[in-house]
Parts: sequence; structure tokens; C-alpha cells
Amino acid sequence: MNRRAFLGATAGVVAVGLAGCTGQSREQPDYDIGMSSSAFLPEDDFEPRVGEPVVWRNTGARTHTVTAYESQIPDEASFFASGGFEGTEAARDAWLQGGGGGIASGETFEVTFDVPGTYDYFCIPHERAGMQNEFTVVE
Ligand SMILES: [Cu+2]
Repeated sequence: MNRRAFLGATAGVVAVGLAGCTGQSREQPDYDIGMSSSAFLPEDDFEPRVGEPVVWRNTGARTHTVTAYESQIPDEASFFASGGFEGTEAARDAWLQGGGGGIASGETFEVTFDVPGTYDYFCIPHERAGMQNEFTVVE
């Protein structure tokens, strides 16, 4: 057998093996929705399932909130807001009175949805900058 040809073939097999290995061991991010300076990311193409936790992480530098628009979630759904407030106005008041419900850089916030449907939410301090998002929870 031609030695050079043999080495070449072996190297090819090794390269394929490594590529497969790298793909399988790629780490998944430990959150579902990140927060840049004024956006929830990804802005779409996110479809959580009933009963599976959704994790937000503040991947930016500024403090944000995750606050549902209580009139824009399914009728049967529980309201959600970082800080645990009972409604959108209570969350707004708490933020204005001292940053209540704020998610600092690097912190996470988690919600598990029990009701399918479309949920619309926003960040109180950056609402006017367009920091809002919606997604549909599926069965
Ligand atoms: Cu924000």
C-alpha cells in the first residue's frame, strides 16, 4: 500500500470523527430568552411548552423587568412579573418607587406556564424603547 495515501485516508476519518464529537458536546445556553440593552432575544421563533420552565437571563448591563400585560395573556393564565407582583400596575408602581422587580445584569427569572396561548410582556424601564415581546405556549 502507498504509505502517503494510507495516512491521508486515516486523517480524513479522524477529522470526521472530531467534527461529530464537537457537535454533540456543544453546550446549550442555560436560558431561553436573553435581554440586551433594550430587547428580549430572540424576538420570535420561541415556542415554549406547557409545563416546561422558561428562563430569562439578563445578558445585558442594564437592569430590566419581565412584566406581563395582564390583559394580553390567556384568560385562564396566571399573571407573571419579576418581583412577584399581582398585576401590571402594581409592578409599574413598585418599579417607580424604587426599582422593585428589577432583574440585574446576570440574574435570571423563571416562569412555568400551565395554560397554552399567547403571552405579551415587556420591560417597564425600557417599554418606550420598544422592549416587549410575545410568544405562544403550546401543549
Ligand atoms: Cu429593560
